[in-house]
Amino acid sequence: MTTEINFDGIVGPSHNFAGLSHGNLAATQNAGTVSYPRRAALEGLAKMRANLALGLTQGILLPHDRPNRRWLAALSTDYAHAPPLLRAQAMSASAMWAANAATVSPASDTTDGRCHITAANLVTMPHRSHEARETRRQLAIAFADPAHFAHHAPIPAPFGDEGAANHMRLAPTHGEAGIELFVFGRSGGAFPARQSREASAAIARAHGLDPARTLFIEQSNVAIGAGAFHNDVVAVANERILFVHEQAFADREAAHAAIRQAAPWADIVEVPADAVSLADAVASYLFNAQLVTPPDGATTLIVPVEAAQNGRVAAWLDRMRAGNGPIRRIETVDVRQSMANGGGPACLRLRVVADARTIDPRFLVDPAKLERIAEVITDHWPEQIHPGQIIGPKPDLALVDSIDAARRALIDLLGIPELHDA
Ligand code: SUG
Repeated sequence: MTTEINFDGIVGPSHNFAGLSHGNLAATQNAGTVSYPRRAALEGLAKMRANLALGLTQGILLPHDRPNRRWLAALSTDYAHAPPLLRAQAMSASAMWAANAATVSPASDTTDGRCHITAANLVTMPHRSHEARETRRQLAIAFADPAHFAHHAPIPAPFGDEGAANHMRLAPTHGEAGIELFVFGRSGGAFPARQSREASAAIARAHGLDPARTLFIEQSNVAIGAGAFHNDVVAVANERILFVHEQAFADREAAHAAIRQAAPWADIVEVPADAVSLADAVASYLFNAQLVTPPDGATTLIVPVEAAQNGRVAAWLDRMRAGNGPIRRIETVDVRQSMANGGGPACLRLRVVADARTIDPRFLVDPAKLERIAEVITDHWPEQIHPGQIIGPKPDLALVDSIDAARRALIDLLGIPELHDA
């Protein structure tokens, strides 16, 4: 049966706050503070458990090998000798934000009837630019069946591509043909626009999308400037529903008109700026929610606790619920450690519409497997990391050993020995 599966990035043992993402306000504000990798990873598992309890199908992607020695070697250095910034960039656990792993077009949208996957190049941020190789490898293993999946090489630099975080899909139901919306940025004022139109257009061509059902929409500079470094900080779509901030797009009227024309059945749920400002949207991550259809059919918005705690956002959510809108249920999850680096519930997952039987079962989870993963995390993930252990004058090499051992233990538990070799 074709269904939507959320693949969450397991938070890696090197999770830390080095403040590497210019334009990502949470990450910048928390730069230099102590991180809690074990707690972060357990928060992620709790979110997956809650999604399973809703009746959703859940998958995982694994942390990448960190520090990325191959990348440092390509820069003619190694972890012990690299300058502090390179050390931090090599050590980032940013692959946890699986929404940036790839762009996925389900089989019902593509000309050859296969699900097409393009790993994101993430070239705008140095610490993310070295994720693509390992991401491709994991995706190739998880979605190995060529009868159902087609994989494409990342878009070449300099055309920035940050994957599903800037890609939305509207369809009457997940399994039916839909329209795909690529949101690109041109400028964010002081902050970089991370998704280029060229990359989005190339992906649409590679995936064999029907031009009549493919839209390219420019993200508003104001939103990027307010800290919406990805479109998924101001919009999320699920089946017929587009949940979007009034100031998400550069030309709101044209964007809405194009969506209505390509998908007359779409339901646009817009949050006006005078109810929730861009600043509140960015601080609360209201839109970085998972918008999902559990088996009972009641469209559910899974928001971070920060959204429920923001008075104006909570008031808007209450009004929406009372107004009998298409979003029927709201769930709250605590992913505070990821949030502190600018990654909400939606950042942590990559959506794939497919038949679960065509996917490598080692990348799918049930409550019992999550329990075993939690044990490995509890036993092996560092309790805390002080950024000084990474960017200080003398890097903590014992920390590196413990991070290596932690990843090895997880790979062994899941039985994916192919991933041992970096
Ligand atoms: O790319 N944070 C990530 C957050 C990604 C969120 N993803 C989505 N919106 N889909 C980023 O900015 C911070 C890491 C650091 O500073 O160490 C970071 O990379």
